[in-house]
Amino acid sequence: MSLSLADWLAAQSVDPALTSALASMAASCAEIAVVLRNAPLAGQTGLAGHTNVQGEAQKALDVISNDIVLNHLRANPQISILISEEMDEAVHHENQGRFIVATDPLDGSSNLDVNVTVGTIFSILDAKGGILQPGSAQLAAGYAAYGPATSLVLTLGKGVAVFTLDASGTFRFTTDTVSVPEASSEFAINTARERFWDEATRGYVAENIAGETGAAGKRYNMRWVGSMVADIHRILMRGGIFLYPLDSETLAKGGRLRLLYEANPMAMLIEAAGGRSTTGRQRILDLTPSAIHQRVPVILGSAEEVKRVEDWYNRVS
Ligand code: P6P
Repeated sequence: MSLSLADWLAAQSVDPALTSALASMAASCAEIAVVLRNAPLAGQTGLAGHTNVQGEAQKALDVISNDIVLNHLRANPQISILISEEMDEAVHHENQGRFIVATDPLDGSSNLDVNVTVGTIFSILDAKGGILQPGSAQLAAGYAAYGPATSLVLTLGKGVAVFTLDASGTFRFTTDTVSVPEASSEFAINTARERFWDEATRGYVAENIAGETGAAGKRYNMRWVGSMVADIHRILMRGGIFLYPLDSETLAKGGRLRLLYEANPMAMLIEAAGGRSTTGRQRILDLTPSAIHQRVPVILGSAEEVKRVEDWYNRVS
């Protein structure tokens, strides 16, 4: 039988305190997986009746998932601060725990009613650095993808490992040879937003759509799930590029996706697997946050593709 997450972390000689924090996050994801599997029978899909700090209608399962994470992390003396997409302010626990956890407890929840993969994204930081640290300071990052299988994807900085939830509720080691191919011919962007795009995004996507006859010189395919975890998991497994760039509609807010608990953890995972991440103009992991719910442009995936987007930004800026 494959190693459990706990045994795998012990075999990597990971700091026991960090192992404990990761175990609490994994236990949260295992519990959320059960709730999601049963949600349609328990009548738990649909709206929770109020909105989160982003002004987005909260689904019952957003609230339930956030409560599950809160309960597990509050009980762990190693965790002193929790930042969540679903809570306006950071939650400070009484203990002097070593770690901060930033999380999107249920990302992509608009897909819940149509049974499409959603996820929990998390980032772990050293509490000594405070809540507004650059993504390069992350100690660990990962996500759970609630799909045909429930996968836990994790990096401690070097390499990316995947664990699969078994019938007993234990995450079991599946692979640690995750590598984002340098080249790809698959891109992920919401093309319904084309009228808002800047020149760089428009130019890059047009080259892809031109296929063999265009500057890219090859045929592309497009995927857009509308669930970041699902799109990023595909890119980690087989390559590609994910783009949620700054556009004329998101400009005032700084972007669509959140830095602390979406962009940073996904950028750490992609880079740990040999990929590249940028806002278009700078490396995501170099950004120093100004607020816990700060939004940023997110472009990440296969290095060759991300570099083509950066070249477009350099040419047009
Ligand atoms: P759009 C889900 O709401 C999310 O935050 C990400 O998971 C996803 O990639 C993106 O928004 C989808 O955005 O504009 O296509 O609905």
